[in-house]
Amino acid sequence: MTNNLECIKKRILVVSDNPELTFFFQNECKKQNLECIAEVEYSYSVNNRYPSQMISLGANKVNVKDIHFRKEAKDKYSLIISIHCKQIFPKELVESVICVNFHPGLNPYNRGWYPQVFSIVNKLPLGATLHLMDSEVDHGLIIAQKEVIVKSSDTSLNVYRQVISAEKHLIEQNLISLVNQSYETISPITEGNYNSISSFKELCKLDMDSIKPLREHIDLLRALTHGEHKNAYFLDGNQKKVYITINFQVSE
Ligand code: 0FX
Repeated sequence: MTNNLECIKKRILVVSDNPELTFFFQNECKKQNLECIAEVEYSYSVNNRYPSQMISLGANKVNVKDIHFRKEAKDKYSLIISIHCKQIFPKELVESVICVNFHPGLNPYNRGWYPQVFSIVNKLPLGATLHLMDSEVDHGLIIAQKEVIVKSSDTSLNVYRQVISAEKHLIEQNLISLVNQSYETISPITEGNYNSISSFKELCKLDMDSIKPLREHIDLLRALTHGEHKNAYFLDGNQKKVYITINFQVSE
């Protein structure tokens, strides 16, 4: 007699606001034949203002803070995977369903907003982390990590691209063990540090009277240079913001 329980597939929800990583995740699911063991649904955050690419990847809007969602999720999903989600998962959700997070930083260093920006400035280690979620942001037991080394000529954008590659590596390596819950965890070695969006905005306001070694000024400008983003600025005589980026050319 067949045991029906063995045939029941696990239901997994991926919540992401990053189309590149979601697309990569979906392809990995195909490559690794995940559909044999799990049904995966995709959602994007309710506060994502530009969800069109996520919608075209088959994602539906979700509010992870909604009490009805939380009650439904508890019975429906065996695992929720956050991949660059714009909402913070509430304590009640992470305590009722196993939730894991792919985070673009090397926990516990520079948890929170834009880890590579802060790592360029404060020299704390950088990389990508897969971790169990708890009630604090980018906190919780670590399942896997991959470090990225920051060079003295890296900008936020260069190094962010390497962090994305490291995250793809973690997705590829850990997909099956996540679904089967066959991973091991380690505790972060310290509490580390957390950066808020307001700390990032503070960094962007350049203090034109700041006296420091030139190296530190260059580090600040490269930490705030990220493609087309208008980050670092000073105010001119008419109180208009003048945005600055930095450009490096490394000899052969
Ligand atoms: O996918 P992601 O890296 O960010 C997402 C969420 O948007 C974010 O709220 C969440 N904290 C994160 C874990 O996942 O993409 P992004 O386009 O929002 O940011 C990518 C990088 O772009 C960021 O590391 C720094 C840079 N950036 C972004 C914005 C919006 C800037 O330098 N300036 C900016 O104003």
